[in-house]
Amino acid sequence: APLEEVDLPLFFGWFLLSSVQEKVRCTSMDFLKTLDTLEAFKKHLADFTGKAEKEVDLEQYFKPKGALHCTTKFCNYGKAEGAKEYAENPAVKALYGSAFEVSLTALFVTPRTVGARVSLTDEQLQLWPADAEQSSSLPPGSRAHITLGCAEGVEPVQTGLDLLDILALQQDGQQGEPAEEMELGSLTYYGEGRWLLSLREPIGAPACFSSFYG
Ligand code: ACK
Repeated sequence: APLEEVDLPLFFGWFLLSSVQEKVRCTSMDFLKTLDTLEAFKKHLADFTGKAEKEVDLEQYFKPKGALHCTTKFCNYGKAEGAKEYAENPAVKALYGSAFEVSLTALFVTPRTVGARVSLTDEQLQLWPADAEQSSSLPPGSRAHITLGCAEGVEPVQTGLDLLDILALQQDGQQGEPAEEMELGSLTYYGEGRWLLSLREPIGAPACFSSFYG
């Protein structure tokens, strides 16, 4: 392909520094380990296994998906809609390569993905594409997340969609079922295998705004 067709990355985003990647992975593993042991989770195990009696080891169930990051714009090497416009956005150009701190405010689990919700600051929202939330009426930045793992055969694009799905339920006034007060925060069940842990203390993660070519 001519060079101009490959000069856009696969995606732009915030890439967590390696020291904090380890910390976030540990936190997520601890969460999965604890979730697995909760009576509330066992009660809804069929959401994951299809069978009530079967056991699931969540730490094995989810496979890691590479370096931890929060995608801003998926460009697909320029083939995604709005990719070129995004790359040419003055804020994107000005802030490319800069250091940020992204705030992880919740962890969520579904039968497909495990992820962390990222709450963006106003400055960070300048780097957020207008079309990310798709047709949902959720505010810009709602989809911001870090994929921590995916079930067998599930692509990481699913993590943000799972988060939007949970946030849409909340927006519709569905409070979910309070399940457990954990050391990390409050755990809520939203049905169909959807669990959200609101972190008592957000995790501040140093990250670099950059891009990934793959
Ligand atoms: O976990 P993620 O945010 O989900 O990070 C990866 C990254 O781009 C490389 O695959 C995300 N991704 C893939 N396809 C899309 C898409 N159509 N829209 C938004 N993000 C996407 C994926």
